[in-house]
This record gives sequence, C-alpha cells and structure tokens, in this order.
Amino acid sequence: MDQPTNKEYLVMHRVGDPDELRLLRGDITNYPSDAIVNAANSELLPGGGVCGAIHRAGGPAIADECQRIRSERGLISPGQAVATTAGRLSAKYVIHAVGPVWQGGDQGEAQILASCYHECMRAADALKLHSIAFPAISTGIFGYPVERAAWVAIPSLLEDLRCAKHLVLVSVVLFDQAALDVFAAVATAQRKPGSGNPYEVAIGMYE
Ligand code: AR6
Repeated sequence: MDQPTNKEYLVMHRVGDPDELRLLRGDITNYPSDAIVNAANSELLPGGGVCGAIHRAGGPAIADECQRIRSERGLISPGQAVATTAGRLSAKYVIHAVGPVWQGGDQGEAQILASCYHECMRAADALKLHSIAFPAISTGIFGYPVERAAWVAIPSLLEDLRCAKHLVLVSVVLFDQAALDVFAAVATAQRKPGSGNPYEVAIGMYE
C-alpha cells in the first residue's frame, strides 16, 4: 500500500470491532478525544513544543494541578505518566508522559518510550475513557528519531488497545506531514507477510 501524495490522509489500523488506532496530521490541542497526552518534562512545568501549546490552550488550571502533583510526588521519572484536568480544552484529561531524551539509542530509550505509551494507556483505561490521543512523544526537543519512535509507539499502542477494557479509539496526532508519512510507512510495514501483525490497515483520504 503506497502512501498518497499531495492529499490529506489518515491511517486506520483496525484492531477489532470497534477498536481502532488512527494516525493523522493535526494539532492535538484541538483534537476531539477524552484524553490528550502531553510530551512533558519531569518537573511537569509548562515547556515548549506540544507541552507549551497544551498549557497555553488549556489555561492555568493544568499548571496548578501539575504543581500540586510535583510537590506531593517529586520529579516524574522518564517512562511515567500522570493525569490532570484538561482545563479549558475539550478533553476531559491531559495525561502528562515524560519521554526519554535521545542519547544514541543504547541508554534504554526504546523501553522508556514504550513505558510512556503503556502508562498513558493504562491510566486512560483506568479512568474508563473511550478515546486517547498522543503526540509523537520525544521526537521534538528530546531528539528521538521519528522512525524509531514509530516502531516503538505503534506496536505498544496496538498491544494495549487489544487488552483495554474501555478504550476503543487511540489516535496519534502528528504535527507535520513528514512525521505522518513516517508513521504511516511503519504502520504499513507492520502488515508485511511474516510481520506477525494480524490487524487490518486502511488509508482514508480527505480533502
Ligand atoms: N500537536 C501535535 N504535535 C505537536 C504539537 C501540537 N500542537 N506541537 C508540537 N508537536 P516536543 P519532546 C510535536 O518537543 O520531544 C517540552 O519543552 C512535535 O512536532 O513537544 O517529548 C517539554 O516540556 C514533535 O513531533 O516534545 C519537555 O521539556 C512532538 O510533538 C520537552 O519539550 C514532540 O515534540 C519534551 O520534548
């Protein structure tokens, strides 16, 4: 399956009925989902990138709750996630996940990144949410190569979605077209014979 060119598209990765992993381009701050995930820092401070955008759009209630959590729990380790209010956002919760800083790949970065996805999925399912949306954690300021991140994110999310009790829709909202193309290519490659991935993948177009 080739990726479309010069068109907006989304990738639908059907895991069951109605469970679906969706990959698309967009701004996660206005994406409709019960929870959106923030690519956070260990201090849970409003930073740059998607974190800054989420705090700006959601307003000070998010940073206030982050500060409360920080004073109770201390630093959040890479690979962990905590849920807060979503403030003014349409989501019910923001789940703050601390990704790994890329250090060349032999410092456990992949395991830490997988843990981020697993912890967010576990938290959202425990909150009995039906939908969750992720950015490509660690692939901006933290420097994780996008293709390697996709090879961690997609199998982690598929595995967790299959086991989830409440979650039925998991979206990965990629900020730029290049990142979506990479994630779409990885999703498609996972369907290759012998990949062991039994799921159906479809690419839908929209104008
Ligand atoms: N919607 C979706 N994705 C976005 C958006 C958006 N509105 N804005 C950026 N991205 P980054 P990290 C993408 O740097 O690498 C912060 O300061 C972006 O293109 O936000 O995990 C935190 O506080 C990239 O692909 O997060 C931490 O200190 C992806 O989101 C540190 O940066 C992640 O990029 C975390 O770095």
